[in-house]
Amino acid sequence: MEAIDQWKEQLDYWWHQGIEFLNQIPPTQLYAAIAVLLFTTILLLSIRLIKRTKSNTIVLTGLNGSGKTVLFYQLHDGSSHQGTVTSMEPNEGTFILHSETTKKGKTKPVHIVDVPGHSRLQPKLDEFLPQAAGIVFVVDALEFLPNCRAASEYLYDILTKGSVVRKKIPLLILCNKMDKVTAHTKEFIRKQLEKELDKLRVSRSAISAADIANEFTLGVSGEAFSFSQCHNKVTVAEASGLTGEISQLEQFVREHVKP
Ligand SMILES: Nc1nc2c(ncn2[C@@H]2O[C@H](COP(=O)(O)OP(=O)(O)OP(=O)(O)O)[C@@H](O)[C@H]2O)c(=O)[nH]1
Ligand SMILES: [Mg+2]
Repeated sequence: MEAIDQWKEQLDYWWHQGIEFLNQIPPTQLYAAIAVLLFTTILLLSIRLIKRTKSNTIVLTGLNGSGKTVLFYQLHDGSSHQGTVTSMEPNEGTFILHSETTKKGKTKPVHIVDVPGHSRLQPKLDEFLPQAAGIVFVVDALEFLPNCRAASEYLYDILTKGSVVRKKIPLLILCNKMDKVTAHTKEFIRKQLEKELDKLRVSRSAISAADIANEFTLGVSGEAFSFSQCHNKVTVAEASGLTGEISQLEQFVREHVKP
């Protein structure tokens, strides 16, 4: 108890010393000091805010086997890493795009995350979406029809996530494996996805009015669903990770992570 009392006395003493010291300072100087302090705090806070909104993260997502890991390595070092296996962990790296390594002038490193498509690992996506400057949803254009339903369900969940809708994170639907002649065209894939999402919209909203998994509803009610109704910009492009034709993907990356 005595120790506490001693501390109290000491604190009291310091407090009075402080007040006395403040009283000695002319008010104008005091106000100026407070103004400077406030100004720097606001400045630092706004710098942090600007830095945070200027994210350099691009998230690669989509069903397993769609070719995300191959695309990741194409962006990273221009190799296709043939024979990659189903990923069990997110793959991530911050680097200058391989195609830009010989480029003169300014290039900003991009943080690329490749989230495995295995259904058990799909929740991992939530860790990366809030910081994403752009989302790439990779679709296997070759084996598209048997996977259309599953791809649409995954896409539905992404397009109704609060973190995506509120921040209007742009999304690129990347039709991959276009090197094969039997691959479906991007127009076909877009139309089929829109149709499937339209069906899902009805069944999902019928499940339960209190369904909290999907924070936002998709599209405009009473109208057939189209990607143009989304709050965030949704575009469709083509690629072939295996042969290194990824220019449309690189264009999307650079559009959202400025060099
Ligand atoms: N023909 C063709 N095959 C490709 C292409 N891209 C990837 N593949 C093949 O598709 C298979 C799956 O590729 P991955 O990159 O491992 O797929 P992933 O999306 O990372 O799959 P998960 O990690 O399981 O989510 C591999 O056998 C690749 O060789 C492509 O552009 N053309
Ligand atoms: Mg993978």
